[in-house]
Amino acid sequence: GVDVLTFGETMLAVQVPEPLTIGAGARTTIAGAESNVAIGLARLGHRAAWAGAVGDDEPGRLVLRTLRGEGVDTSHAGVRPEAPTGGLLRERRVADLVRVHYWRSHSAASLLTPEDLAPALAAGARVLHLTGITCALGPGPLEAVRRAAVHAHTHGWTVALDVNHRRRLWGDGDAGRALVPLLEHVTLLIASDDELPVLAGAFPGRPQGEEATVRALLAAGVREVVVKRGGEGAVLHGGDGSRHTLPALQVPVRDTVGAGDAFCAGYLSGLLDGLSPAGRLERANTLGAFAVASDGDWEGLPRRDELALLAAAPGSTIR
Ligand code: ADP
Ligand code: KDG
Repeated sequence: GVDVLTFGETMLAVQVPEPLTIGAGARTTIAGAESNVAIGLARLGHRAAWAGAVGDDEPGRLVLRTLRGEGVDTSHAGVRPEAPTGGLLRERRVADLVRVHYWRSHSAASLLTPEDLAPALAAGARVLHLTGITCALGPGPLEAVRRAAVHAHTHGWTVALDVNHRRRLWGDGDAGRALVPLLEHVTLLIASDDELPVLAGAFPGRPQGEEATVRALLAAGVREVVVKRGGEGAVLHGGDGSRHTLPALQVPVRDTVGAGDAFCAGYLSGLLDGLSPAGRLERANTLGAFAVASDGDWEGLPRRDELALLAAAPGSTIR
């Protein structure tokens, strides 16, 4: 088995640095929250597998080629001739405002079923990494997530869930109602501070505020809750009542998309390496900082020998 198994939708990503309607030039790459995490882990030397689905088309081939080139195990990824690979366009509308457009309804990944995941689950892993995005793709992907969580939980794997709420895909109510029932199988819950109310809304009594929501999550069976706070860093709430806070690294902000996925990859890497809570948070913040300080979701993520790179003086040249 691998260290980490994840699955979901990875798309053709077209990035335009100006408004699309002026006929801006584009750069093409791939994007997908779960494969971003897999790439981050693979760069650090962990064995990561991505078991999503793509169409039998050029975007699908770009996805698989890129993931393989990054050392991600795609042996259980699926190619579905009946539906296309999803796509997204990231349009830098003005200097610090990016608009995302999706073409992903009826995509190959939205047709994922629990049966598609069976071989990857049978192959085994230490950690299963799930996100709310996969749950939002449709009833098949949601059931695939649910069954994967049950399988992993019964086999004693660590089950990580990143809420990754996407309001373009579903509403807060639907997201809360889908995610909260998964929590009894989840070991590690990762959320941004602004995503906690989505979960809180689906608990009886609707806990108010971070403290009460974290208590409800821990009571539902989660063992660790990690709350991301953007440029302020992150907090880890342990099931034993412990709490660790770590500020973010000071880096110039280039492109914040993908920071949350990088953070997850760093946290899981720390978990696999047996680091302390503070060590796990530090690796998570380090990967998050690499993601915000470079363009693209995953392109700037570090190899293991680069982890200390951001400690160099700002603006320095390493020669
Ligand atoms: P998401 O992208 O999921 O919304 P956040 O914005 O909370 O997640 O960012 C995830 C992590 O990335 C943060 O916890 C932090 O470690 C890192 N990060 C985000 N923004 C910055 C920043 N401006 N400077 C340094 N690190 C950052
Ligand atoms: O977390 C980064 C993602 O937003 C991006 O890679 C695309 O999966 C994606 C999504 O649904 O937005």
